[in-house]
Amino acid sequence: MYFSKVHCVRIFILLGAIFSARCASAEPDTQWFRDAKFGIFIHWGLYSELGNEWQGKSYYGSGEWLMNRAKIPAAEYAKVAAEFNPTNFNAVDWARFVKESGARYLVITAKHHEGFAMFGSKVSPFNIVDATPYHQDPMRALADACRREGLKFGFYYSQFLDWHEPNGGGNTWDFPKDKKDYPSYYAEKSVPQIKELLSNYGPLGLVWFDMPGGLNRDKTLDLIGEVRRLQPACLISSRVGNDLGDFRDLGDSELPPNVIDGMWEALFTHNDSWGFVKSDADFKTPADILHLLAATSARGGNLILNVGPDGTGKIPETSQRYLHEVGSWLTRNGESIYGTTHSPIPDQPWGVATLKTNRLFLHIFTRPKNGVLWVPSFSATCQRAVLLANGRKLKAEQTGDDLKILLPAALPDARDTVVVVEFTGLLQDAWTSTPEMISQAFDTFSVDAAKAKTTGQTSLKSIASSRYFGNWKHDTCAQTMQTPADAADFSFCFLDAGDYRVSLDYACLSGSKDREGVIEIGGQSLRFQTLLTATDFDSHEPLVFIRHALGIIHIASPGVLPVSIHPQTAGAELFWLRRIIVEPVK
Ligand code: H79
Repeated sequence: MYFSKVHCVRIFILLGAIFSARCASAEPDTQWFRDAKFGIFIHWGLYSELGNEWQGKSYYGSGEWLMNRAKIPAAEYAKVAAEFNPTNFNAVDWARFVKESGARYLVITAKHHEGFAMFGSKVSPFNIVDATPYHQDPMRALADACRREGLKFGFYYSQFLDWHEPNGGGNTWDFPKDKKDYPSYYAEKSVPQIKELLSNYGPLGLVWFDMPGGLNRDKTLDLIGEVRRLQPACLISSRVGNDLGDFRDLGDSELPPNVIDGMWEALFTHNDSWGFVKSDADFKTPADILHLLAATSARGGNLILNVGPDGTGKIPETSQRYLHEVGSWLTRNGESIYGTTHSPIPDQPWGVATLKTNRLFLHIFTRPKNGVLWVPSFSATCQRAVLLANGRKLKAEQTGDDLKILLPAALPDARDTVVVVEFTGLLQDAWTSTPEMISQAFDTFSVDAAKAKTTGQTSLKSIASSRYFGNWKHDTCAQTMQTPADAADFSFCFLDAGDYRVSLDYACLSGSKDREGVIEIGGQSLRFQTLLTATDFDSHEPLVFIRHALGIIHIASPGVLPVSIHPQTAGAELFWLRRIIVEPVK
């Protein structure tokens, strides 16, 4: 066959058109995710039936990890499927629960690390339709019910860990690691099941991958390509691995200390475990959840909160009630969350802020005792301040960049009352330049080390530890302060004269015991010697912090003072500083 030059050019133009059309339609849909702010996560699998009990023994910790923690043989574990009959499951009720909690999307575990598919799968018989007396596909009903409620629906899929399969990641108690063939696991189970999920359940908002492994960057791009080909609009979580994905998932149970740019999600579970555990009663209160949601929005991200239904398909009563509370708050105050962008100012002693074009939302978690809500770094012009819940107008006074709003004696909602400030002009981003606002109007002030400006060798590091549960504790600490030049510096704005007690909250390991340090606040110095809190650091043990009272300073007149913490002499690192605590003396 002979092609003329003209033909070739035409073919290239045609190919180019096809290619660019594909690319245009291959753009994942990000807007819904940016606006949603709040999602519900559901962990549901065979572990939900076990609830942390195995052969009469009770285990303590994250329920969905039971198989691994008890090293249950895969063949034994598989028998649990014969008991799994979730007769209390009702897709319409679940979707309504999510909707009424005020969440805009639902993500549910299609397959967790245990390897059991909670959907009808032709790829492996180890699935809810073929291996349980239930014989139905709950995911189909749930996907439909969510779409009818106007919710985005997504699947969690653990793409690498699979404790049921010889070639899956993680199970080395049945299947020796050196015999594992990860590529064939991906080729034979993981990728085919992901394709089933993308083909059989209608349009998905996202696929939530977890615990990557066994794939290099190119192979991860191939996996992403499969998702894009089947559903171009579907988002992919960063835990697909190799720094890829459409949005970033933070660590389990991690609230970042500061604003993060781009699309991201913080993930927490309602109690301590992700999968159902009967004895796990450590539920976050409605106030806790509202504060977490507002704080996540203030930092520019989404919050996805997990609930763990039991093996019968019942969502814990406490989760239902508390999330219903969250939902009714959102019905009244949703404008201050949905579609907002990050706060221009850092967390305040009274709460946090969120922003939507010319409206600043002030979320009051703690009412200042004098009724004066102090908003620093307010560079715009305030036109009006009102309570969001009832429209009541509040008196506002602006002097320079300080905005003061007079609050009523009783706030409509003690957990989070929202004041809307309508403004004209430009509200500059002052997240990092605003000093810590300290006054006599609150009982205590907590200044995180994450706010420090570091000098010398001082570094800020996020320390994560978890003993039993997946509820990792994350703390940003100032570390590697070895000489007087290695400092953690802050700026404190004292609004009121008076006495203030100063304490430091830190961890101190063996090598740092008895080191001499100082905190300088303006011209006043408080010297101290470090107290030992832990011999060593192990991420699987809780790290012990101490609250060390250093002394009392006197502030003669209001004003901004520089604060500096550093060693007095050169030597081992001073400590791991987590926060400064300042308490007005009454
Ligand atoms: O699905 C949830 C977790 O099961 C999953 N991610 C969230 C969304 C997760 N997979 N791996 N990890 C979290 C990290 C593993 C942590 C562990 Fe542990 C530490 C496993 C064993 C020790 C935490 C503590 C789980 C059991 C004990």
